[in-house]
Amino acid sequence: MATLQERFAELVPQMRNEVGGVLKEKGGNKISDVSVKQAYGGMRGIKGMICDTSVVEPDKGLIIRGYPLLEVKELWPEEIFYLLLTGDKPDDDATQALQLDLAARSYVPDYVWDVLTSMPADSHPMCMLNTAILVMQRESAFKAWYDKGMTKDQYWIPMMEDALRILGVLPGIAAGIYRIRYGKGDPIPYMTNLDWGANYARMLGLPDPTGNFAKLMRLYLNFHCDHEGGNVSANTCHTVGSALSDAFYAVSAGLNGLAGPLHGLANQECLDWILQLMEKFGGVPTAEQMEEFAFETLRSGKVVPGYGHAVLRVTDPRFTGFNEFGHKYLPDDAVFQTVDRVFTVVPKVLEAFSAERVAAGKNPIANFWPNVDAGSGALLYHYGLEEFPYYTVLFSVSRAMGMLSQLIVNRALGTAITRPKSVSTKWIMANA
Ligand code: HAX
Repeated sequence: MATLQERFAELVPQMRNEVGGVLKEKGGNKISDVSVKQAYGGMRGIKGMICDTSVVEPDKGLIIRGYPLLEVKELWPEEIFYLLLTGDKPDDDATQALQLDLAARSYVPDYVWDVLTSMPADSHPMCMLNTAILVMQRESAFKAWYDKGMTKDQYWIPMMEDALRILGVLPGIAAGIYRIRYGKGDPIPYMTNLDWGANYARMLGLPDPTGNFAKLMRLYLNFHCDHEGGNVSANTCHTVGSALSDAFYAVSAGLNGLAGPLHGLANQECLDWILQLMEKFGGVPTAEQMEEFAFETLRSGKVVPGYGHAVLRVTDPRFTGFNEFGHKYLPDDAVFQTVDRVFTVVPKVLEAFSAERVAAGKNPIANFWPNVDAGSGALLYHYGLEEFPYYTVLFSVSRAMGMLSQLIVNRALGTAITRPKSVSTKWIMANA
């Protein structure tokens, strides 16, 4: 089977033809109306951009190139990257070629370690990760080709090179940040004969006698890979990339969005919430105790982290997948048991609280079900990864695959610079 680069090169003319045909045939058709509420409300639900790598259906969750996530949960993350870009599941040869490409680009330059080790000791791991990606911008192949002069139809070629460099180096940087930030010792080098996910697990340096932590890392990196185009990180990366800023700038920008507590940072908050709950009641709480704690959180004006979603209206299949992993590999773990029980209580609490909000004239809570962040932390905690502020870094290593594949596709299609029209409140008052 063709390598990723060969297969994508084959697909580029087809993709361009398809989009050209769609624009010719349907260019004038409407796909969305915009209400004033949507314009003030984070553009929720407005169809105004294209993403072909994945879609999120409110009642199904993540679908990668036509495959519902749980149907491709056995794929290793690098195979998912191949799938995101091409729509094909790679065979062993293509996977191995991609693994070698990533290993060949896994070298972390010394200046990155110099920058990371000179950052203040209390720097957030996400700030360290995004800084490291940004300082490597000088290596961008896209920037070098652009400065030398290239035609627009070549843009995707150096973008692919930048994507492979970023994905190759990211596990080493991310694991190194864990070791530096939490005093775990020197960074551990990449091993060429190991897959991408197992490499990351190994470089973190946590004991893994059963190999189950490496299994979890592959699953984790698979599950967080992409979530269509409109979420904060993907949308930010897309916007920055649309100005032809290279992948180092664009991915770092997108990950800065992932660092927000309503987005990727929710996973650090989730486990914190679960542990506070367990501490308050001295172990795995009863359903009544959980209900009391959830109401207390909500009535103090906070959100219950890990629950609700801007698009999803069912249990996130990524939560389901992690929950199955927990039942299989750590059924007796008290933190996992608490997460599992919270799942039976919190949706009912949110439903009741939503009714209270509506009675008080506020918006309802649109989705009572768990999202990806509700359960992943308990699994990481079980294997000794106990530093919650680090969790969004794991998410980032995975999500870089989605952001980078969207960037490559957009450069291949010559997507225009993003420039929606804003209007003022005075304009709305006069015209809406
Ligand atoms: N707890 C309490 N209130 C909640 C809630 C929750 N879990 N989920 C939604 N609400 C509230 C919202 O804050 C909003 O209140 P206001 O109108 O007063 O601002 C109201 O219900 C309506 O919100 P919504 O339409 O249901 O949801 P949004 O699209 O506005 O927000 C969020 C989606 C994910 C941000 C939201 O559900 C939330 O804050 N959840 C908790 C944090 C979380 O788990 N974030 C991770 C999401 C997954 C992700 O992106 N990971 O990266």
